[in-house]
Amino acid sequence: MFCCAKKSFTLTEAIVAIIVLGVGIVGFYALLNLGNRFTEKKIIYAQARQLGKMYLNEILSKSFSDPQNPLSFGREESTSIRDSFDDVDDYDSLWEMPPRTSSGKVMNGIDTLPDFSRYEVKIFVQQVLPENLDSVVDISSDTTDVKRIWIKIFVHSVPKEVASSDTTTRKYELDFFGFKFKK
Ligand SMILES: [Ca+2]
Ligand SMILES: [Ca+2]
Repeated sequence: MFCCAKKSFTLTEAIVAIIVLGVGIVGFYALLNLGNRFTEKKIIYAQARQLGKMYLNEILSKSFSDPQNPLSFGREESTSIRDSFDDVDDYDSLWEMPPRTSSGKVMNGIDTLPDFSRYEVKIFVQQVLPENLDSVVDISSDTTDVKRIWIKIFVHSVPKEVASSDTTTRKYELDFFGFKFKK
């Protein structure tokens, strides 16, 4: 008669099993975390594109130069409410955090407005050469027939209710460009 010896795990086998299980759990959570970050990035990029497009369409709908003072560059209007802007370079050096509607309402998810409270927008308008749209021409030296609109969008890791020069919570940075040609 043969009798089967009862097989039991040795201490070494048990330790190996625990290590394998541990590595598996860590790997699973790392993958989960990667998936979440990927989804977050996708949402942020979609929202940033929406925001960039909104500003760009608004700026491109304005005149190439100020109707009252065509040789002027920069904002002639005394207010930062964008509804009063009437040419593209009125937007030069505009900085909004969080972003606002053209009538000045903060877009923070209240009153059916989209929630962009983690976003920051900086806009630069530059003169560029028609034959080379990357070549910036200083406004003090010459005038050209093309203006480049450069919209920088920063996404913060925490919402910002008031404008601040603090850059430590900036998490993502995206750039959008558009061009306005003199007719
Ligand atoms: Ca103006
Ligand atoms: Ca202007």
